[in-house]
Amino acid sequence: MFHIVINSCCARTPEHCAYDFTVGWAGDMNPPSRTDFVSLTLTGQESGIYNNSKQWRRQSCWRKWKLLSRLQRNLILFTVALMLVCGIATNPSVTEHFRGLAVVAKEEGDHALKPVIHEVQPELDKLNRPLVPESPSEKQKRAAHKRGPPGLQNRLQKKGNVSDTQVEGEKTLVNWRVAMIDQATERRTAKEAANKVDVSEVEQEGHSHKEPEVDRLEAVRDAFRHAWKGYKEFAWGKDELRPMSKSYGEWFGLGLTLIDALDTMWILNLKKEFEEAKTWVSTELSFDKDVDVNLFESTIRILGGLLSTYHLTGDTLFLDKAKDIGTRLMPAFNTPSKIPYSDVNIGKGTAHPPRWTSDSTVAEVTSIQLEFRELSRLTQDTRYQAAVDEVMQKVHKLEGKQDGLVPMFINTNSGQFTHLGMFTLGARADSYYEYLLKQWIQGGKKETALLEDYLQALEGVKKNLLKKSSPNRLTFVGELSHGRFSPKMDHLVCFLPGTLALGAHHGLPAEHMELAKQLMETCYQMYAQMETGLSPEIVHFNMHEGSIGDVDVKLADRHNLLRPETVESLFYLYRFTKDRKYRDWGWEILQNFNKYTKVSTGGYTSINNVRDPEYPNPRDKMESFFLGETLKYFYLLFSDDPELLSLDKYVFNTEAHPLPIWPTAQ
Ligand code: DMJ
Repeated sequence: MFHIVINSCCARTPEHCAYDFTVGWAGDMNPPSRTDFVSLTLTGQESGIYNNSKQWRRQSCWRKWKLLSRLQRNLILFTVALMLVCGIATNPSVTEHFRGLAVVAKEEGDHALKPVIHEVQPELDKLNRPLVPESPSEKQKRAAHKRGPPGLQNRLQKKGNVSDTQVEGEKTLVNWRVAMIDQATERRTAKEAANKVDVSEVEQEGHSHKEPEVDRLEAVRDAFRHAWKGYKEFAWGKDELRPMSKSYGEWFGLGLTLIDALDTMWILNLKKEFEEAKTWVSTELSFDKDVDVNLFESTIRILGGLLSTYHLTGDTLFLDKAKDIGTRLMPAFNTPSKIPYSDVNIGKGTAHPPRWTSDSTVAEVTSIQLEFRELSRLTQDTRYQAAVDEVMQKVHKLEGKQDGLVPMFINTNSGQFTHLGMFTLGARADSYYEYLLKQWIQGGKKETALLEDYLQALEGVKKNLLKKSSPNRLTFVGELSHGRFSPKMDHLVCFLPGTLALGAHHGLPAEHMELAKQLMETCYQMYAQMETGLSPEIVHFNMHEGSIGDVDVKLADRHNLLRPETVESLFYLYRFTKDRKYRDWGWEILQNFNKYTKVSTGGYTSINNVRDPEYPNPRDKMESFFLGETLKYFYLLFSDDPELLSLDKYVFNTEAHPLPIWPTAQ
């Protein structure tokens, strides 16, 4: 539908007249908020002096224009505008531009204080050329594709995808402008899915002798191998793979992906890959580097990864390395308040807050405890645990909480919360709540202050943040800003169903499990209601009666970073309930990762737009947590062995690295 607005601003004399001619396009392909405008401004000034200059000719045209009737003028303007709009709509470079605008490249960390990643070889421009030229019919199909949230649906019942229809031959690579999908793999996994459903059905009737989940486990191992292939070939020993440009990005310069993935390889029994990585750790990894690292990120990914690998393998190489990095991170606690700085130079032994603030985020300073406490236990050096316990004790006593909910920032000088009045279970606060429960479990359920804070916080969530969406009454966790509720929920919040279920398993009220199940359904719907079947980073829930769909996604929030939280929670929910639907939901999500984020030359990529299956718009980055967490949780979800990292013996840190529940404490 066209919106045409003609504004004439001839307020004083016709000679000083400007016509503002505005055409708005609000086609139903786009969400209502997206309106592109073309403005045409005609101005004129009469001098009354004859000459044949360009200026005079312009004025002469202007006089003729003025002799036309208003109707004639409007008709001409309308025609010109129509031509302009048609030109724009059919010009691929312009539509590309608007598509690009629709996805604001929001370079977010989970916490505001994440350092900038130094990108290497940003060659996306080159890669934007299609690898297989689009046929006109494909172009038409793309143009005709309608977006907008479908009704509640279970994608298990919806086989097939737009991309499926684009397969032209056995070996055809479908591209969505940049990324490539290996169709052979896609077809194989689809076949496996079909087989799987059959097997389950037969099994329910008690006739099957087949191992039910073997194909799914193998599919996870395949996915890992594929991710590893890209990392090994293009980013070996670097922090992160950039799979589209076949290059890498450095953040800390410490082989982040390799270390994060060590225990996953061990758990998935990928021995060859593990041995290669171990050799790199023993021969190449050095923490004696003049480099600034983020305390939280390096603790959960590097210290956590090394400690869990030590536990799984018994190889002291990993404990030695853990002790080395743990010790180098300790200067972060040398602050006036003992609330640690966000950044540490592990070579120089100095620490500092970010340039623009002396705050740290609350999640960062309260989600390093499992790792430092375990390091103390293993090394018998109490300094690590003393430092992180002190942080918890201080936060426990702080003013500024609301019903157990904590603000998002804390000042390293004063030790007080800052930015009071804002509460979320998403970015900057999420793992505070997770680590309250997990420290309590790690230490043998003796540290009652941790449990009290956890239980109180859950009451705070129920009282202030828990609401139901419309029309389908999905339970969700929103945010609070100075008393005002916002129905915004980060994908990060999807750790909560798993944490609630874990608490219930360890003896907390059964109603926690009920809430876990409700929130699990919501997190699943955050995937199922998207056109790609992959969740965006942030959703907004509708609460007004009569809303058409439950979920809205803002243009800037449509990216998917291969995050683990929903798969993590599915794993916990399946372990504790044995309800097969959680596995089926996970299987569906894995297939969609394969469909929309797998890069044929190796690796998986974050994408910019989960609402456009034909142009998900890859971001050219494989986060280390895809290997460290997402694939590990997929594997554990599909495994039938409850003793594979028993939740009575291990507690997972917030980066999915399993650490033992302290034996003496049980
Ligand atoms: C991971 O680094 C951790 O899970 C962290 O707690 C949250 N963000 C990412 C994954 O999304």
